[in-house]
Amino acid sequence: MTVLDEKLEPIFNQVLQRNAGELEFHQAVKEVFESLGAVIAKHPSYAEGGLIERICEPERQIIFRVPWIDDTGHVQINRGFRVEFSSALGPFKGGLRFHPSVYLGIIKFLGFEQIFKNALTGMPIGGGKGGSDFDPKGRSDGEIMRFCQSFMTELYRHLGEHTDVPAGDIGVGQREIGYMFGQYKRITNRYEAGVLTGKGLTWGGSQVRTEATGYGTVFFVHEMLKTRNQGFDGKKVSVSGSGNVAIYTIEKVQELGGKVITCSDSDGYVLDEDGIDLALIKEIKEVRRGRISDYATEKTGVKYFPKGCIWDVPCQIALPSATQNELNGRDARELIKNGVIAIGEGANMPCTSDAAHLFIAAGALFGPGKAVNAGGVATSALEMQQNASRDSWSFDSTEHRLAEIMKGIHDRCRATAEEYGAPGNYVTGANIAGFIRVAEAMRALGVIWSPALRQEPCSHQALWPKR
Ligand code: NDP
Ligand code: 2IT
Repeated sequence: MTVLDEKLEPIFNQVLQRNAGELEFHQAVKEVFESLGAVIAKHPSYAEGGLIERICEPERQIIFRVPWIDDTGHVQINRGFRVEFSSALGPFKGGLRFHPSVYLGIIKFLGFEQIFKNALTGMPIGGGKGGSDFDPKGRSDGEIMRFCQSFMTELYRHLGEHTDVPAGDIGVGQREIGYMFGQYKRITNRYEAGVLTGKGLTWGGSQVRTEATGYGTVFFVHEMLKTRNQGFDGKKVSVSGSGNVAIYTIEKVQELGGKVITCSDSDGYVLDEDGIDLALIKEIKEVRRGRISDYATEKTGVKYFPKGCIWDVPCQIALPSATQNELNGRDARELIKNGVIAIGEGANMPCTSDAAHLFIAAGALFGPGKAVNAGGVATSALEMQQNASRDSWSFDSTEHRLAEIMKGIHDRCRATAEEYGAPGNYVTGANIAGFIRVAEAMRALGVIWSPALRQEPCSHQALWPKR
């Protein structure tokens, strides 16, 4: 476990005190702080002016009641959240998660990660996250609609295309975005397409947004593999989850010649040595909203494991794409023992801190979520561009933009890791490159004036796209 820099230790202790019990948020902050020692050693002014303390404190946190009526006529009450973390680089941007495990600590960890992820894309988007402890599983279409409408009836007042632009995450896809957009339009009397991303193609959405997080994950891992003269071709790949990110990760891995042998949901995982039948997974998950166990029932030769650990299956490439902390130190040891060469976090913080350290120490290529899965939010920013210009781009040109963005993120992480004495460490590279871009914007926008804060220019200009 890395020891924190002496200037960062008290700031971290303050984060622990001010945000008691929010374990996932503590974990996300600690992971970034472990990388920042090298930055402060080189540019001490970044530790001044309360800049790091400010990054750790959301600009605004909104918690609200979401009452709605279920199909039996009963009133249900859920809790809604929107944590507007940082608008230094652009409007708050980040998804909404509907899952019973949601509480403030989860939304804050996701919002904190989102700041650096969005910065890494090089695009003009700040960081935020929201959601609810609402459980969409087993709910009718009407219940989902009424919940989404009630959720937006409070949230709308905090949104705007230049203010805060939510999108999907766990439990929130195009259907939910549609119901929320409909309610926003009704309340405001404005067809303000740029207020939400992940919209349908016929009402302001962008080509490739559905596929973007999964495709982007594979593009990033492909770039990592290339640094060792390797590719996906012929590799055994293990993917967890079977939602939006997992499905389009599987699709792109297969296009690049890899063989995906697993996927899962919260009930269990399937092992299909012949390679996952993507059309069947899409039918079960996207059309029927069914369970992964159906896949084993409907295809011969597939094993279903309702218990047991997906990471015990030997593979060369592991792409955890379900949820936070789904892959721990024990799992990492098992994967390393079985010869894993690359791990790409399709989900947000799916690897525990122990697991991430073990992968890096073992010399595996380890891509952290804030870099690897940034293709989703990057394509959301492309959706915002199209909405602002009332334009729509083709699938091919949008996918090409996504691939370029992912290569840019990869190269930036790599160059930054090298510059700060940790060659090949994508965690260090992602955290530092993201941090410096946000920190520079925060300094430029000011809070208090101090001559010391103005002395050191960003050493990173060459790494960012010219505009
Ligand atoms: P979906 O809701 O489409 O799918 C989530 C998948 O993960 C489902 O298979 C779900 O199973 C499984 N899952 C969720 N929670 C748990 C849990 N507690 N334990 C085990 N399995 C679980 O969500 P996404 O695919 O959109 O999101 C997956 C991950 O990717 C999340 O970490 C999200 O934050 C991240 N992400 C998503 C982006 C996007 O654009 N959608 C962008 C960047 C990151 P079940 O159905 O049983 O719940
Ligand atoms: O975690 C994420 O980056 C997302 N859920 C996507 C956010 C977005 O605004 O597209």
